[in-house]
Amino acid sequence: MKSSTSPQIGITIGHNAGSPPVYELGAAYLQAVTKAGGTPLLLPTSLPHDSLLSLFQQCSGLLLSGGRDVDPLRYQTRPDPRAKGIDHDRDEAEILLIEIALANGIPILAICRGIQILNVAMGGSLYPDVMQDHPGAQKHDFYPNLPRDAYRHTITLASGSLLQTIMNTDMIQVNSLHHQSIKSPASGLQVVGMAEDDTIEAVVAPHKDWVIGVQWHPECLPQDTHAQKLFAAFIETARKRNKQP
Ligand SMILES: [Mn+2]
Repeated sequence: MKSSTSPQIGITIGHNAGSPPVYELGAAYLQAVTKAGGTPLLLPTSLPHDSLLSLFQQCSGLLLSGGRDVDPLRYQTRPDPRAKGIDHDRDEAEILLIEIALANGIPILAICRGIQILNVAMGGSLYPDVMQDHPGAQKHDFYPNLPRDAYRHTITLASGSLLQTIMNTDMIQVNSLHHQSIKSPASGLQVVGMAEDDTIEAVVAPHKDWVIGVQWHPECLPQDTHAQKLFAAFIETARKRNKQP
């Protein structure tokens, strides 16, 4: 039995095959979930799937964390040398977790790479490099030498959308630490946040109870009221649903 007061939130972790191989996850994800009242449960994506799913069965929410690039062959027919750090195990594991979460009404918060793999898992496509491939796009890859909590652009939120309702505002300031972005949204997703250059920065799944993807990093903005509202709503939804896969 899980505690009804602190829902367990599964957070996916990527694998870095360097020497020695390590798992990588920014501590900010754990801090954001904990601060909002959740208990993080880490989901190492290179585990055998039966082990991974036995961990996920204990979770009431799925947080798809940031990381390196989704394999372009998952959404287009040509490889792309600009995609870095492709991790097939992670792509496959996260797509599996997304399918289970969607089928079981488990709330999903998808951050940065997370919004990208969510879109790909549901049938959409990405720009392998938004600044080069999306006409008129501005700079979005403010890394690695700049602070992760610096506001870099604004986002306009779709009126009446789940995200706009949670944040209770039509425009927010965000950080920007990505070089890929959504090209074609999946048919099951609705775009609810756009940057000034029309880069897609937020989606929801309108036919699901609580699925939100954001292209920025709210976990790196601990002082930001809107980021706090997003994590609070996610944890509260996980607490209420408390469903298992
Ligand atoms: Mn951006």
